[in-house]
Amino acid sequence: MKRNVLLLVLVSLTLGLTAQAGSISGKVSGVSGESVVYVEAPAGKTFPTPTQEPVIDQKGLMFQPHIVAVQQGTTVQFLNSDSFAHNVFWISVGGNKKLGHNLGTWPQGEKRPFKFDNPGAVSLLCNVHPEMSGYVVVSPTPYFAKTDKSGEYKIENVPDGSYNVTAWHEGAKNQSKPVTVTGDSKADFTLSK
Ligand SMILES: [Cu+2]
Repeated sequence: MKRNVLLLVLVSLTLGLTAQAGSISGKVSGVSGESVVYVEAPAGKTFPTPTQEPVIDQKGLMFQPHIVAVQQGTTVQFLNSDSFAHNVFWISVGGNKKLGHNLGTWPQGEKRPFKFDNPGAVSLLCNVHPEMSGYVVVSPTPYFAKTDKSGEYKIENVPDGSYNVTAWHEGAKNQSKPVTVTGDSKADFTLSK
């Protein structure tokens, strides 16, 4: 009996070690400022719906933050903090114009939610102020990161395995590449317009 318990402990330990999660880190170059790097969904794999609801504020005639990365299925709260009305609309999600949407126009202090159920980049616009722009980048997996201003990023807690990883930058073409994660792994990207 004692021996069986010991065996069970050993087997669990071994399984725990082989299922260890790693990370993907690297640099996005060829562009300046923040980019987003995300892991594409492995075939047939789904992830729990995220419960966090990030806020994008319209303040000082700007979308703040300018770029927000979220997991697919996330509800984003759009807030207006200015003393005048703003609108929020987008013409596509991930290049799909059928997913264009107008959230409406609302005054200071109010917010409106929207759940992003499709992956890809969303270019946010305000039809009251054509100079305003912001981005929601919807990752199909929980494995994504925004780079710092120099392009460095790190995606934590990625289970070992083979993935397609995509880099996005405002105004540039997306770049995707296969990345095999075994522990801490590296992936660099060079983007162009
Ligand atoms: Cu506006």
